[in-house]
Amino acid sequence: MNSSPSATEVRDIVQAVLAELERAPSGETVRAPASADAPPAPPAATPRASLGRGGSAGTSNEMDVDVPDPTVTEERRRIGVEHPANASGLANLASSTSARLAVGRAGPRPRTRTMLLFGADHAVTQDAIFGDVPTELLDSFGLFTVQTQVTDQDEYLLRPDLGRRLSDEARKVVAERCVKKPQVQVVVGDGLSAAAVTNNLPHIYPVLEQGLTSAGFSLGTPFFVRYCRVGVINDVNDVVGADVVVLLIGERPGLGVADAMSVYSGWRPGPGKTDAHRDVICMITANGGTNPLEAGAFAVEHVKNVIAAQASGVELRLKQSGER
Ligand code: B12
Repeated sequence: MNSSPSATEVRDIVQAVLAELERAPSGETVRAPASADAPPAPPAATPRASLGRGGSAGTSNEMDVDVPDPTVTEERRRIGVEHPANASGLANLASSTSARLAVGRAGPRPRTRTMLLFGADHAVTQDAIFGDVPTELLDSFGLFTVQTQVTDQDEYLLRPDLGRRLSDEARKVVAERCVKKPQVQVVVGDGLSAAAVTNNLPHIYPVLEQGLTSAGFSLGTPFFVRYCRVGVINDVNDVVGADVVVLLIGERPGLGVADAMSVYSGWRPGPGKTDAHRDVICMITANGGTNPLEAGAFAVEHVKNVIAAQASGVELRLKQSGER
């Protein structure tokens, strides 16, 4: 049986909605009705958007749609489910994760604020991926730049294999400028988030450098790799011959955090070595992850373990557990 409304009914519904909108006082934000035991709604954020309907502003058809900024914390965390059966349970659940839980819906569709927040967060990830690490930052740590076999950002995303290989020019420059056979070679790579490097390098790098030096290790000449993938540490070490290579690199951004860095490392990387030979310290960010200062100190301790065991990755775990 077809239960769709007729054309006349649809027209009536539309007119009723429009009449309701005309009556709503300008500037009022429509909110979900609160249930008896719902947590108190935070105060409305300052409306940011004022959208004209029906063409040019100032006509009699004009309507203000005031949407609070969905990126402010109160809006981001606001429970959108109407009349929840267990409001406090739902609030606890939602506060335990940054995942988009309990956002509610408008009929079968996401709410406007859900879509706006998604769009805003997605834009931040795009900026992180397609941005560049500022040259001044790299200069401030004396890092020169080399490039992988990737030639532009689109190719970087499409060809991870090329991001794992230094270009011929890069191999030449690294061979010319870097100390050979150090105990520890530190490399910085943009990876999938320039924001991660920009925000965290100033904090993690000095701790790492000073910690490794105080531990008495000889350090290689550090440098920056553009369009970098983790596997490039094999190629790097093919040229420098370090005992341990430590790579600080931007992680794939998420819709909650876009500036997280990882420290990947390995004992004597080289051709044929895989992620099974590597270790990672992940989610390094001041925005809800491991603080970069702490991560730097942790990375130093990790390098000490790797050098003591002369192993990394799975082999290190096996040695530590006495299985090898
Ligand atoms: C993408 C990703 C993957 C992809 C990698 C494929 C690819 N080409 O990108 C897939 C789905 C295959 C994957 C698998 C695994 N992953 Co993963 N992965 C990630 C993720 C979401 C992003 C990594 C990233 O941005 N890297 C930077 C970019 C630039 O690197 P890349 O060169 O493009 O890709 C390399 C790395 O991503 C690396 N990699 C990915 N995961 C892991 C895990 C370990 C232990 C190592 C050493 C390397 C590694 O593999 C890629 C190829 O070399 C992170 C989450 C995070 N917060 O970082 C988890 C994360 C790094 N992965 C993790 C784990 C545990 C794994 C697995 C061991 C899961 C399993 N049990 O099978 C496997 C092992 C992978 C391996 N390569 O051997 C954990 C590591 C935790 C830890 N501190 O040890 C993380 C942090 C997720 C988490 N929070 O639990 N992973």
